Amino acid sequence: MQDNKQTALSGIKPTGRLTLGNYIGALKNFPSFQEQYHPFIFIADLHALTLPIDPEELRQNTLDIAAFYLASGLDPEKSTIFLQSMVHEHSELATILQNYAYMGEMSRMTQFKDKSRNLNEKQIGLGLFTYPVLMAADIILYDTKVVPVGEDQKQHVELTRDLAIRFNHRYGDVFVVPEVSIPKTGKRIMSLSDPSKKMSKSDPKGDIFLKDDEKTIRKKIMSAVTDMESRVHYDCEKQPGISNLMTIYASLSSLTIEEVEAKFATSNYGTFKREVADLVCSVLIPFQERYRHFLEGDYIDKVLTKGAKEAQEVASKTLKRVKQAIGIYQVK
Ligand code: ATP
Ligand code: LTN
Repeated sequence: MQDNKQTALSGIKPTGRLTLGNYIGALKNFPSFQEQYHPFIFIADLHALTLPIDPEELRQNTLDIAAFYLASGLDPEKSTIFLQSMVHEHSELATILQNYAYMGEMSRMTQFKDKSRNLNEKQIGLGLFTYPVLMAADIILYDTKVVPVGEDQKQHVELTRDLAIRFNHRYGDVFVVPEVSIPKTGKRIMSLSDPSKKMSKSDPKGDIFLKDDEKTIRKKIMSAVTDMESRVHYDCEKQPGISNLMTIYASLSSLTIEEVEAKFATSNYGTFKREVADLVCSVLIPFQERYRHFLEGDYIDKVLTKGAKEAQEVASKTLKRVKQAIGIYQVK
């Protein structure tokens, strides 16, 4: 794996069925990093434990994400595709790093606030609170330069930067300070039934799932909530539903929002929605065929075994460097 390229790293939690939001905000962008960077793309299974999850579902979701990574065009010869729990250095570095993160900054994490809002104290596991430290460890372990994610993860990457800078300040240049990479269009796809909310796999109302069949996808898009204006015009405040569909169209066609607006200037909502549905299906149906193909046999196990070995080579070196810096004795 000696390609001397800088690292791009990202991961997805196997918490549920992947959505079109995951695809547009994250998955579809990963392969584009393969030329300039060496991508480390992993399944964040330890992160999936932060809220209750059925064991069988977790196992199935894990395989699904591996197959989706491959279907998106990630090539195991150019990228390191791995399962977080197979590389114990993630948990070990997180244990060390948590001593450098402050209660105050952790309490400000919006994902923690969102996910704990409707839970009482007996339902909020400690892991949900400390989760961003594990995420920082995920990133820092690989000397990561760039982290491609959707907008909701920006705050966690900023915390990672703060932790890396704080650590370097105290111990010298131990860590690379990562940068976030958020897609220009599609950084936050909204629910089709409530465009004021993020399309999210753990709150699946108004989601398009990557495994939905063609009929379901079309039905969901044709019945997406819009407004009374009946003009295909981008305005997130006044026309959030139609703006969301325009974002979906722009991301999947590689057109700009302005170009989408011009293309559908004389279309009514019905015609526009049909075009959005056609485009989403033309992307997802072949994607699903590739996904099914990768699930056959034991190819995924081979990819994950190879990936864990490659990942561990890098991660173990970083962990040694950290131990050396902070004074953990290491036998020769
Ligand atoms: P959960 O609901 O369990 O928190 P999620 O659907 O938000 O899950 P994650 O596993 O947290 O998905 O995210 C995987 C990647 O997909 C991240 O980079 C995240 O920023 C991105 N992402 C998730 N939802 C969206 C969305 N609606 N629009 C754009 N990007 C998204
Ligand atoms: N926190 C992310 C998943 C995730 C991740 C990471 C993303 C875990 N570790 C490291 C990028 C880099 C999420 O909830 N989407």
